[in-house]
Amino acid sequence: MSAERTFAMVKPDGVQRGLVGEIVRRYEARGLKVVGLKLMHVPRSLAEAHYAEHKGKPFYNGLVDYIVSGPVVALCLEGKNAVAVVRAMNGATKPWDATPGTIRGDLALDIGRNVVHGSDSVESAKRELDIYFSKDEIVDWTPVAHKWVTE
Ligand code: DAT
Ligand code: MG
Repeated sequence: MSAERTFAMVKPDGVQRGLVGEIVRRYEARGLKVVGLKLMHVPRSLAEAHYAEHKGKPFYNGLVDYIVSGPVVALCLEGKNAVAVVRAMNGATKPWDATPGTIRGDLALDIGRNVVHGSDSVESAKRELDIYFSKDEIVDWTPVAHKWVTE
């Protein structure tokens, strides 16, 4: 049985600002294994499915417009407690509340430009991975350093 997997995204502002390497570096350095990674334009229908829970809220249309406004990097990350670890690394949704040391706390200022997404539960991760990745885009592999990261 593989370790927990989560869905993360470098949002359009992160790609436009040249922060893909910086953000992926942080996840890798933490010990998370990249098992899926692709640069893509998110189709509007996919963005709407992703953020269906927010439909009807005042920020929903702006959120969907933002996600489809430029390429994103979609990631599937694997590791012990990957969902919670990525949420903690991403930091608070409102970047002005995000602790320094988190991605948003170091690299973002505005809620509508908060550079990253991370699934909020194992169930959300499964749902989001299913809509963003096909099975053959997820690569099973074992990094040589694996046993130095996880007992
Ligand atoms: P998160 O991305 O931390 O999981 P969320 O799921 O509550 O946060 O919201 C999804 C995105 O929607 C969030 O990254 C930024 C935007 N958003 C959330 N609440 C907002 C608000 N009150 N005003 C504007 N944008 C908001
Ligand atoms: Mg969320």
